[in-house]
Amino acid sequence: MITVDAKPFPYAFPPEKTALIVIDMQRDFVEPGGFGESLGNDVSLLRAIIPTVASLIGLFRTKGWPVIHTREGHEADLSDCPPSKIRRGAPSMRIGDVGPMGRIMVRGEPGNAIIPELQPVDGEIVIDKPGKGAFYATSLGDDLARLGITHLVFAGVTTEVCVQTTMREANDRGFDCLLIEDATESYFPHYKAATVSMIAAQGGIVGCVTPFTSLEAAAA
Ligand code: TIU
Repeated sequence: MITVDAKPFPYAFPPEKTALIVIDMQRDFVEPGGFGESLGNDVSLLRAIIPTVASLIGLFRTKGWPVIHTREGHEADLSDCPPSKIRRGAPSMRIGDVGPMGRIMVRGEPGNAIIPELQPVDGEIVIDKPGKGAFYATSLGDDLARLGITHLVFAGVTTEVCVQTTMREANDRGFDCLLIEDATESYFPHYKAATVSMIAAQGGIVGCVTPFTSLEAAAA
């Protein structure tokens, strides 16, 4: 076991049963002209974590531990997108509309791609998910069972939406979860702070939280 200094208690993980899940580091959320900006958000906040996420991915690759990437997006005919999701908010462009990076939040469009800085490499699982949580309507649960994974480390965007939802889904399924707090970001700093705090509250009700340097030091 490797033990990481974390809140609210040291996080111990068996490296051979631990995977990294990088949530939705895709152009639609992180680059200008995508879905995130269409909702009125400032994407520059999210770009600040790219180097830390890259270092985190690099650590897992160096160790030979699995890296799993997710992308939020929908079929071209939007058959897997509930009308309530299309209606949500007051975006300048809606899911399925044509934007500067192709159709917003549609699989295979340029905006749906993972950003160039964090591209998956051969052999890494990429989960296309229609929801906020990466377990809903995907193969993720089966993939993790096949790999014998019991512990999950989380990074990506946005902290209070897709990252938190997926951590809660994982927690309910019995995975031991760790959030790397400087490898996740929100368009709203106060939501990120609240989410990081509530995950670790009540004795780690959803999981543990720690900065990347703590995991790096423990893994050295
Ligand atoms: N809008 C927002 O904060 N997030 C999303 O719509 N999806 C993800 O968090 N990936």
